[in-house]
Amino acid sequence: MNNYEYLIVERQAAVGLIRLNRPKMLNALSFGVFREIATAIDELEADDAIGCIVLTGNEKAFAAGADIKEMQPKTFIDMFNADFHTIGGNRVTTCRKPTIAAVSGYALGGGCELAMMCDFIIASDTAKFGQPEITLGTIPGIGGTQRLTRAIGKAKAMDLCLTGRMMDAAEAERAGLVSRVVPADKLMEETMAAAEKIAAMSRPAAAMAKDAVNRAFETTLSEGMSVERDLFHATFALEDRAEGMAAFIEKRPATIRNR
Ligand code: CO8
Repeated sequence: MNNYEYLIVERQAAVGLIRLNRPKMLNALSFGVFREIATAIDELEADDAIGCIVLTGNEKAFAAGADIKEMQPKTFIDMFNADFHTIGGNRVTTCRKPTIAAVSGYALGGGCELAMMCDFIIASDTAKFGQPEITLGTIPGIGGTQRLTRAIGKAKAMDLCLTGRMMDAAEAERAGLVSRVVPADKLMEETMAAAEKIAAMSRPAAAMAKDAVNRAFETTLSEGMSVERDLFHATFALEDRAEGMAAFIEKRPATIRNR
């Protein structure tokens, strides 16, 4: 178990919960926060008891972006050498276990980008998403022009990246950025329930489903269909697949062994 300065990392049954914990700065994402997120993902991914990881903030903010106070004095070469992308963000996207972002309040700039690195986003009705970097004379740097455009299309992505305006939870759901919107006081209950449900599935099947969906963003339809078919065939090597189908036929609960 690691010690964290900027995060609270907990295990709740088979779910790993990473809470950003810099409340006075609306969970601004410093280099240190990104490094700790990468460490927490390493820790939870290596833990066989964990089947799903939830990333969250607090009621007021998921994260209000990269730490502007830390970034302001930096030069090109500082940023080039630091490579935020490799330090933290990328570790969320390379995690093989399913990840959910539970977003309440502000998810701005790097905060919106961090949420989009997760497999899906559950938002509270208070959530606000945006890429306000343009108002600071910069642009998104860890997915805000790329993942956002793939998620919500060019028109809305351009609108958000060029005006810096915020999108509320209802608009984010309509646009396809978030999978569901729930009342603020139910956010963690609903997210943890979804995470527990996922963690109870066959872990290799969940990893294959995640991999296949992610391919849709990386490749052509025919290539993606080919990957999906290969992974689908591969599930026939899983004991969990044989057991899952037998349990359905015999009208009994399946015993999942994650193999
Ligand atoms: N960085 C540093 N400090 C912040 C940040 C931030 N992103 N956001 C808020 N804070 C601090 C404030 O300075 C304030 O501190 P203090 O009390 O010492 O003055 C405290 O948090 C509370 O904030 P506010 O008083 O501003 O709270 P409000 O409720 O009035 O406003 C807002 C909330 C609207 C969210 C406002 O804080 C805001 O606009 N924040 C900045 C949002 C922003 O521009 N985000 C984009 C940052 S740039 C970015 O993310 C680039 C990513 C590119 C990738 C690089 C890798 C990470």
